[in-house]
Amino acid sequence: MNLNYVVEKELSNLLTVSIEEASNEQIYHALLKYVQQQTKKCTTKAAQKKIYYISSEFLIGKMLSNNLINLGLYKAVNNVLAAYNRSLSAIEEVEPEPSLGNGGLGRLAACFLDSIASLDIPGVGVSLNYHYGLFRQKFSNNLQSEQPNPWMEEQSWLRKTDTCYDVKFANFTAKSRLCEIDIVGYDSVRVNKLCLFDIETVNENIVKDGIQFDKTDIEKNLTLFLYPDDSDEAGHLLRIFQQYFMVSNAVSLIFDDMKANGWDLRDLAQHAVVQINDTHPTLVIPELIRRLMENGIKIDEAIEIVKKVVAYTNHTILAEALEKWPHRYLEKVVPHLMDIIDYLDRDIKAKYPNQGVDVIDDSGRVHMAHIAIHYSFSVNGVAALHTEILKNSELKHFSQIYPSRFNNKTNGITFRRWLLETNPELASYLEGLIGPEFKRNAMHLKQLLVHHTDNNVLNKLMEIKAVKKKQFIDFARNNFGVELNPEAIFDVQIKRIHEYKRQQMNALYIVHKYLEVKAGNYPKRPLTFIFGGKAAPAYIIAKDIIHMILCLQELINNDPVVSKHLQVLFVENYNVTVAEKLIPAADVSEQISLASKEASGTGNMKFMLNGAVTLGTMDGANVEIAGLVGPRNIYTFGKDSDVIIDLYATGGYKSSEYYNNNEIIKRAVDFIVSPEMLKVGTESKLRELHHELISKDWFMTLIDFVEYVKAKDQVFIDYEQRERWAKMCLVNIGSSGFFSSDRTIAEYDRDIWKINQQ
Ligand code: 26V
Repeated sequence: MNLNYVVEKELSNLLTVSIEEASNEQIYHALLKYVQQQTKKCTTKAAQKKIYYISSEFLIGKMLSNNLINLGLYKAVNNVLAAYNRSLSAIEEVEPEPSLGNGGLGRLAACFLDSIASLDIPGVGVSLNYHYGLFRQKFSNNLQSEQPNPWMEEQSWLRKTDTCYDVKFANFTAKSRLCEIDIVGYDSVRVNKLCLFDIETVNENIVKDGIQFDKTDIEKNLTLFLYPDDSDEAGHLLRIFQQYFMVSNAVSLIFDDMKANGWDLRDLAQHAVVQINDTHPTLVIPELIRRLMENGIKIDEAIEIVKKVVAYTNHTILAEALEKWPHRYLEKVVPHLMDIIDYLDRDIKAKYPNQGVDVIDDSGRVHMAHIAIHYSFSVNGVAALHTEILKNSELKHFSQIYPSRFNNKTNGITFRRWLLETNPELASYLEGLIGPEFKRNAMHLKQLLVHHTDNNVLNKLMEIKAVKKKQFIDFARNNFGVELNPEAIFDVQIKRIHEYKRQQMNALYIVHKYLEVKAGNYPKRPLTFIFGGKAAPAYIIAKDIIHMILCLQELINNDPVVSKHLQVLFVENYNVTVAEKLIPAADVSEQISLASKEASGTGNMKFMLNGAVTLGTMDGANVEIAGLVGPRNIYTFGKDSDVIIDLYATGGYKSSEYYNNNEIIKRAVDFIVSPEMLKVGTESKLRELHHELISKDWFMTLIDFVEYVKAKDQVFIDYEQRERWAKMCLVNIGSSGFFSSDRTIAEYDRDIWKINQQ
C-alpha cells in the first residue's frame, strides 16, 4: 500500500478533527503517538554484550523529525501535511527542546546514541532526568540573564517506568525512578533506550529569582537542574550528589541485566562495557567495586574486573575543567565509597612514585581523571591533535605508564539530523546527483567531488545556500524582529562563550571593520556577523564578552551608514533548534580557538557538511578538516599548538607587548572603552574586559589578531569569485563523510567495545 495513504489514514484516526481543522498542537500530538506506535514494532537486539554510555549530558534536541527520518516516515508525513496545506516545520515549533546539555559534549553523546542504534549495536545511554535543561538565555540592557528552561510535558517522548532503585547517600537513601526515551536507529528495526533517572521528591517551586534555589535541599533539587552553578561549596556538593545518583543507578541497571540473563558478575567484562563521557561519571569505578564486593567478590578481584569494563573519554585539556573533588566533600556525600577511594590511592602510591599520577594529591583533592585513567582499559581523546597533546603533554606521565591504553577517536556528527533533517533541499539534490547510498554510508559523499567543474552543480549548490539563507532570514524576522540582508555574507560563530574560543577576537574584527567603514573604506559586499551561545552564569568574563558584542550590535545596527555595510546579530537563547536553522544558512564557519585548547569541536563538522567554508586555527578537528579539503578549501591562520604550549610553559606571552606595538590592535582594543561603546554599555564591564585583554589575555587573543584580520579580509575578497567559492563549498561537502558519527562509533566498537565487531 502507498505509504502516503497509510500515513494519512493513521494520522486521521489519531485526530478527533480533520487534518485541515486540527491545530498544530493536535497534529504534533497525533504524530507523537503515531511515531510511538511505529517504534513499538522495533525490537531491542538480544545481546551477549551491551554498551552503557554514561554521560551527565545528552543534548538530544527535538525528537519528532529525527524519529520520522529514522523510521522512514519523514517524506510521507511531509507530503500528507503539504497536501492539506500544513507544514511540518510549523508543527515542530510545538515541541519543546530538551536542552539536557551545555554544548559539544552533550550533543556528541546524542549523536552517538543515534549512531549506536543505527549500527545495530545494543546499548543504552544513562543520565539524569533534569527537570530544567540548560537555562533559557535572555538579553536585556545588552546583558545576559538566566531563566529556567522546562521541557517535560504530559504527553512526550519520555516514558516513566516502574523500575526504581535505592541510592545510598550519607544521610538519606534516595528512591530513583527510571524514565526512558526510545532511540530508533536509521532505517533499522531496532530501538535502543536513553535511560534518565529521576527522584520523585523534586520540587520545582523552590526555584526563585531566575535560576536561584536552595542548593542544600537535596531531596528537592537533585534532578532539578542541569549543572547548577557550582561556584560555591553547596554547588559542588550538589554536583557530587548528581554524579553519584547517576552512576549508582547505572550500576543497578547493569546488575539487573546481568541477573536477568543469569550471568555471573565475575564475567561482567564479557557482557558490559561502560564508556564514561568525560570524568563526570568517574564515581562509577568505586561504585562498581563496592557493589561487586557486596556480592562476595574480594576488593582486588573486583578492581581487576572493573578495569576490564570501564573506558574513559577525555574531552578537554583545560586544567580548570578537570574535576578534582576535595576528599572532605566526597566524605559528606558518599562516605561508603571512601574506603575504596583511599584503597585505590594507596594502590597507586605504592606502584608509582610520581606524585603527578596520584589519586589523592597533597592537598587532599581526589583527581577524577586519574581514577578514570588508572582503572579503565581505554583512554581516548576526541581528535587526532587532541590525543597527541594528551599523550605528549597533559597526560604524559600516564601514557608512559600505559602506552597502549591511549587511543584516538575523532568525533563525528549524525548526518541524519545535520544533513537529512536540517537541509532536506541539499540532501535531495545530492540524492538525485550521486544516488541515495550516502545516507547509509557517508563516505559516498566523495562522489560529489567529480562534479567540481560542473557549473550546473556549482550553481545549484549556491541556489540551495540562498534558499537556506532566506529561510533563516524569515526565522530571524519572526523570532528576533530583525531584517537580515540576503545579499550579505553570513559569517557565523555559534558555540559556548569561552575565552579560549575567542569570540572576543571576532568582536575585535568587527570593531576593526566598523572603524574602516567610518573612515570611508567599505567592504565589497555587506557583511553579517552572527553569534550564538550562552555563558555560564558565574563566568564573568564570558558575560562581559557577550555584553561587548551586544553593544556592538546596538551601535552598528542603529548607525544609518555603517548598517548598510555591516550587521551584527547575537541570537538569543542559542540551542540545537537554532543551530539546525542557522548552520545550513552560513557562508563562513568561525572556528578560531587558541590552538591546543579546543579538543575537537563538532560544529565545525556540521558547517562543512552544509557547505560553509571554515576560517579557523589549526586546532582540534580543524586540523583534520584541513587535511581532507586541502589548503585551497579552508582558511587557516594563527600560531600552531606547539608554539602555544611552549608559550604557556615559559610564560612567554605578554599581551601588553602586542597592544603597545601594533596600531591596529591598539585601536580595536581601545574602542571597547570608547565614548560610543560607553554610551550603549555598562562602563565597569567594558573597562574590565579592556583591562583583561591588555593585562592578562590568558587565551592569547592578541597573538593571532593581525593574522586573523588578514585571513578574514581574504575570505571576504574570495567570496566575490562566486565559481571558486562554490567549488570550495562543494569540496567541503564532498569531503565531510569522515565526520559521520557512524564512522566514529564503528571505531569505538572495533577498538574498544568489541560488541558487533568482535
Ligand atoms: C568545561 C569547563 C567548565 C569549567 C570552566 C571552564 C571549562 C572549560 C571547558 C569545559 C569543557 C568540558 C568538556 C567539554 O565539553 N568538551 C568539549 O567536548 C566536545 C566533544 O568532544 C569537543 O568537541 C569540544 O572541543 C570540547 O570542548
